[in-house]
Parts: sequence; C-alpha cells; structure tokens
Amino acid sequence: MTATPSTLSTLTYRLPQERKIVTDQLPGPVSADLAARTAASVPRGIAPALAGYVVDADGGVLVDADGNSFVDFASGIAVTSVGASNEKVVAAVREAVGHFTHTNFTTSPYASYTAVAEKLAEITPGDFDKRTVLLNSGAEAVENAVKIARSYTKKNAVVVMDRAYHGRTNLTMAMTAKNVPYKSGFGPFASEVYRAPMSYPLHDGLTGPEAAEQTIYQMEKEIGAENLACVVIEPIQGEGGFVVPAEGFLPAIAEWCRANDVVFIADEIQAGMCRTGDWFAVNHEGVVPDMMTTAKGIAGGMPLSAVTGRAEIMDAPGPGSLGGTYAGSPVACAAAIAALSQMEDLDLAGRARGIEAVAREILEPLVGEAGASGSRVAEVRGRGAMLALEFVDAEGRPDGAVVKKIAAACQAAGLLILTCGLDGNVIRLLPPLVIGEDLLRDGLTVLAGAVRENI
Ligand code: PLZ
Repeated sequence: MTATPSTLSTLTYRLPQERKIVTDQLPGPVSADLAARTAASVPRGIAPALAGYVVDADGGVLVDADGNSFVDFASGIAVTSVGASNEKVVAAVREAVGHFTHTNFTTSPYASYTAVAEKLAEITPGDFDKRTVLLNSGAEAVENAVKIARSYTKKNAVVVMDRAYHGRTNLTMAMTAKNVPYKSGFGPFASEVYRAPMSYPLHDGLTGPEAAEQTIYQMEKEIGAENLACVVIEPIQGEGGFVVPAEGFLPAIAEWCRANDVVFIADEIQAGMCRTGDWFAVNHEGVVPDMMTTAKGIAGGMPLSAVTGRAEIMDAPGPGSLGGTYAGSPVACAAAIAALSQMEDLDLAGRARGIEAVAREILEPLVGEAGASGSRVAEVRGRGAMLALEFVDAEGRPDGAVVKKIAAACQAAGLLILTCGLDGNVIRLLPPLVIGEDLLRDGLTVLAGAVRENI
C-alpha cells in the first residue's frame, strides 16, 4: 500500500521547513571559522560533508551557524528517522537524565533496557522466543552477533557479501569490503572472514535463486558449512550502493543456512526501523533471520544498537560474557522507547512508502536521459525512503566524478545528499521519515535539476 501524498503533510515542526541559503558563499563566515578550528584540532581522517556547522535541526532541515537552512536527505546516515529533535524523544531524554545519566546495566540494572529488549522481540520477525543484548554502535552490534554465533555453533568462519559494510572496528573492517577509505593501511585484519557474491540485478543479470546458487556453491566449496558459524547480510546494502538483491536471493540463503546449522544474521543497521517502508527490510520477502543487528534509527539519534535473536542462540555465551560500560545506556534506552512509539504513532513505515512514491515520480524520468557529457542514470532503485541513483559514463563505466559534481551542486543550492557504492557512483537518499511533502518535492526537484545540469 502506498501512502497518499497528503499523509506526508500532516506533521507540525519547530523550525521553518525551508531551503534557504543566506550567505554569499558556503561555508558562511561563522562556519568557515569553525572549519579552520576543526582543521587545526581534528585529524583529516574525519572529513565532514556539509560545509555548514549545524546549530539546529528539525523535521527535514539542518540549520547552520550562519543561518543557512539545508534540506536534509541524509538523516545523519539513516539515524534521525523520527526527526533530529523529535519532541517525544527530547522529552524522554530530559526525563531520563533528570533521574540518572548512567549506572551500567550489568552493575545496577534499570527497566528501560528490558523494555527495549521486549519491544525488539515484538517488532522483529519470527514467532519464537527471543533475547536482545544492547550495545552502543552498529559495529559493536555486528561484533557481538558474530561472537554469539561462534559461541552457539562452535564454528569460526564468517561469510559476508561483496561490497558489504559492517563497521570500522577490527573485526568489522575485515567484514567491510571497500578498501579506501575504510581499510587501507589499517590491517592486519581479523581472520576467518570470507566474502561471497551478493545479488546485484543491474550488474549480474541473475534472478535471485540463480545468484543464491552461485553464493551457496562458493560457501560450500571454499569454506564448508561444517566450518561456517554465520552468514551476515545487509538485506539492502547501505554503503555498498543501496543494492537490493533480486527477489528470492535472501530467502534462498536463509534456507540454506537453516539446513546447514549456520546462523543467518541480517544486518538491518541502515535498512531497518521503518526506513524501507516496513519495520525491517527482510520483511518484504518474509525472511526470518536467526539474529538481527539494529542501530541508527532505533533511538532517535542517541547512540544505541542491538542484537536480537533466537533465545537458544543468544543464550549460548555464559553469564557475564556480554556487556560494555555504556552498552544500553539508560538515556539511549529512554530515547529508543520514545522513538519506536513515534514510528508506530506516526506510521513512519507508511510515510517511507509515501516518500518512495513521490521520489519515484520525480526521479524515474531521469533514467535514460542522455546528458551533454554522456553520463547517465543507470537505475533508480531502493525501497521506501532508502533510494538511490546509480550513474555510469558514456562507456557504461561507473561514474563517480559526475556524482561528486551533482552532490556539490545540491549542497550549493541548500540540499544535503550522501553518496555511496564501491565506485562512489551512487547518490543515496535517506531523508528523515518525518519530512513534509513540500520540502521533499523541493529537495527532489533540486536534485533532478543538478543531475540534468551535470550529466
Ligand atoms: N552495518 C549496514 O550501515 C554504518 C557508516 C558511516 P556504526 N553505516 C554508516 C561511516 O562512514 O562510518 C553501518 C551500516 C551497516 C554496520 C554499520 C556500522 O555502524 O554505528 O557506524 O558502527
């Protein structure tokens, strides 16, 4: 079901929902000073995309220190789905910190941690007994999922997909595919991580079952199920290019895992939490993972991540073998409870579907349009409010250069977009799910114009 566009217009906001560049150039003078201070105090490895320094954010806008108001198509990388200053989340955080900021759940427990675990058991697919452990970051959730799968299966090998992204810690760097900027120079990496082909319909031309057959063949011949603890898959790849596997790929891999005592782990850190028009991206094909990692959108911007899975798997590590000082912070848990109920109350999954309908209406006509440079949009793809445009040059090769130009043109006009893909040739759209229809249309129109001017 597609939400009617009017569904996208009914929210109220604290800040004006407008795209407005008030400075002669970007960054404006205050942000330029801050950028100079940053350059003198922060390593260049941290490289901000937006020229403006943010002082306020709400709904679909980011306001910088010079008064520029940018349309936000990034959501802090798929985090602020309920808005960056959602009133219910802010109130929950204020209430929580007014009582205590921290105790450490394993030292002195509190109810909000348990309530988040209960809620995740309810909303994740699978009609079986579940357990949830809370952590801080996505990478930490992925690390813990692998630890638990190894503990349960008593096997070591981990399979990840081509182009996968799972984080920047040592184990998750090994699981992440892209060399620059994530891995280069940072080895040696964790062992027993193997890469297998992921369905990529635009490039492999295979059906889901055909692609799965290839992947399964490789897992069987190069690793062997008897050595394999888990397969970790982003049901829609994030950093790797917003790649949606062909229908039937995920169910076939999940089924093979089930038949071979291999834990099937869905990394829903970017795609989950209503982003794709359902609670989780696996739901679109009725896939039920043994374990799922979530983070990002879960707590309305507070750092929180989770591993949710079958009770018998999650209970494999013994008492005291999971934890972390800040893992499942009471402030983040309070925020998560509020954010998750906002997702239900505001029907953010429905809004994500409404965003897709509006975005496809404006962006799909770009496919096949030939520009002066010969570059073109090869595909508009994705689900819900996780949408992307892939660019190729006149010879059909990945075109990262044109994507850089388009992103710069968008920012100059007051629209923040992010890029992704192994070749940096994909523009991805991750607007807050609470963005209003007028602002959404305005941002998409700016994007379509920047595409037409630069291809
Ligand atoms: N798994 C599927 O998308 C984080 C990375 C941003 P953390 N993606 C954004 C960057 O440049 O560092 C991500 C993800 C998937 C795991 C992670 C890791 O989550 O919270 O960044 O550790």
